[in-house]
Amino acid sequence: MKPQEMVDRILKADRRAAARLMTMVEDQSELASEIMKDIFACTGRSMLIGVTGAGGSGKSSLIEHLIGRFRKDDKKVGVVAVDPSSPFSGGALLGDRIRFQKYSLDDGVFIRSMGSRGYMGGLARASSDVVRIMEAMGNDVVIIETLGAGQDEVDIIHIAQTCLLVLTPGMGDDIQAIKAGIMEIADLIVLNKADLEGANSCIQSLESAIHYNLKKDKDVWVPRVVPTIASSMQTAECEGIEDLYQNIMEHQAFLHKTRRIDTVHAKRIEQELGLIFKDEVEKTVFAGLKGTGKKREYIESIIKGNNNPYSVVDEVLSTFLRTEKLE
Ligand SMILES: Nc1nc2c(ncn2[C@@H]2O[C@H](COP(=O)(O)OP(=O)(O)O)[C@@H](O)[C@H]2O)c(=O)[nH]1
Ligand SMILES: [Mg+2]
Repeated sequence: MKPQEMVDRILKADRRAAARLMTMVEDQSELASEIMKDIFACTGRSMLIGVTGAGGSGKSSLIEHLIGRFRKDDKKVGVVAVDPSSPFSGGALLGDRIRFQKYSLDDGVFIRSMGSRGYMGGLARASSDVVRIMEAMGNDVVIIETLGAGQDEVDIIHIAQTCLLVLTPGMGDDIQAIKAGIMEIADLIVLNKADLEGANSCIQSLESAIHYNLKKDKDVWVPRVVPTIASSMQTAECEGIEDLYQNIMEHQAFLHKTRRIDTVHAKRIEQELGLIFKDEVEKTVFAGLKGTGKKREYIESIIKGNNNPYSVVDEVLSTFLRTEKLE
């Protein structure tokens, strides 16, 4: 497939072309960046929902039901499942595969699992590109599932507009989350497995934690606690899904009404620039050193005690980045 043909096909929501570009992005092919440049203008208009929380908290189950709810509105939905805990498992988790199978024949749903292998430029970089590809395909909603720990995941969750933190009763992870400051990025706190013991007291302690940390500004979004039960295969038998959906829509409406969505967009781009810069600078520098024998020399001089990594990086960067500041 020629690059231009690939661009055209992706913009027409061709699934094969999209999947191919996603693989190219993961493999860091040179061509991928060129195609990303061409599709970029057709991205940035989707609703981006981040779903984060510990493994087993019910993120995939909730997403399965949310997909169904968005499909009822005839919205096209993309899901990017980022799970670096299974780097070499060679594919999506079995449970997810079964769970999402019911959408395998639905053209309005596109699911991509990331983290099934190592990524050259980092998982966050690849994932953020995959989100852009999903947008270029015309998905109205893109849901990003990540485990609630690790730098890659924090990086990728910053791309989302509405961030859901999924907690479960017991295990004290509510307290953990508050400590870790995750609450600050959560717009909605989903207390899933509300069928389990201790759910009510958990909801109460979360709500008092929210109000304790509340900033008194006007026009500020106050995170809400939404209890759910996502274990049934049938959405109608689950509890709280409609409520969760309504809260997501209210948060989106809030972002647009207060124009806070502009800040969210700017933050996303800042995040992406950081990810791409980090990756490209490293690539450029190492490509420049390749074959010169310099890298070996630096390493040896550090081992011998004549140099240190900080000075080496300073020296190399001053060669590669000649100007200190952009005019
Ligand atoms: N009791 C109970 N179990 C649930 C609920 N939601 C999901 N589960 C189960 O919890 C397990 C992990 O769910 P999964 O969606 O894969 O979690 P993830 O790792 O966060 O994506 C599965 O066995 C689900 O069936 C719930 O509301 N109540
Ligand atoms: Mg999952």
